[in-house]
Amino acid sequence: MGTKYWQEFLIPYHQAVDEIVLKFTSLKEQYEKIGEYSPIESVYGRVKSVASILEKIHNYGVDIESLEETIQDIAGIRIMCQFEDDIYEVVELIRKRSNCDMEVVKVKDYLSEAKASGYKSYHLIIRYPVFCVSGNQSILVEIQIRTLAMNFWSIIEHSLNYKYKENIPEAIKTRLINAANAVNDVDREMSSIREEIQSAQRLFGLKSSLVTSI
Ligand code: 0O2
Repeated sequence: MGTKYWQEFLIPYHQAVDEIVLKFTSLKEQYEKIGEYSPIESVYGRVKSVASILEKIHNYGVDIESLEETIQDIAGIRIMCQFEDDIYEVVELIRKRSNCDMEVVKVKDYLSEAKASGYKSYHLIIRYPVFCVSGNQSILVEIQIRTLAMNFWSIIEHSLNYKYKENIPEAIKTRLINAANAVNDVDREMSSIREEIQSAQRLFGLKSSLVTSI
């Protein structure tokens, strides 16, 4: 299977990621336009690299025929929120679209129970229809929803995992668990002054829009 095969195989995944990022970014902008707080802080999307797909195929002995159903995060969306409660609001926004464009097929709740590594996030696997030149297709997309603080921890732990090839030394693992606990504290503290933060942000937003309208 050469470059051309993978390029074509990934077309619907790129299409889905581009569309979904646009949809959530647009939702965030709509909240801003109507002067309401957006539970979505930022949105990011990526298509898994061919090297990572091949690594998963090799590590998990994935059958190439069932690749699309077995590797469920070829298309990945990450939504960042300011507060932990916002995560559940975003989950609801997605669930409400089930008769429209996104059908939730699996939930992985690493919020109520973090992974042993300390990882916290809420994952949804959705089925999403795409219309490409090759025809209609329905593909799986993984949506990860987490706070900014959880994301900070996650990207650092991910790079350490990459460096140590999934064998992070025990001393660093312990530090990471400590850091994950500190992240929980940050999220809890920020939630406890949520009203205060939001009113400051409203004032700040008002000031910025006055400056840009001059
Ligand atoms: P990348 O590079 O982000 O794509 P499963 O066999 O389905 O139960 P799987 O497939 O690992 O387990 O699913 P899971 O647990 O939902 O993980 C999917 C993605 O979540 C990972 O993708 C990571 O992005 C993220 N993730 C899961 N656990 C951890 C963790 O302990 N630390 C960090 N930093 N991220 C995690 P990939 O393919 O591993 O990586």
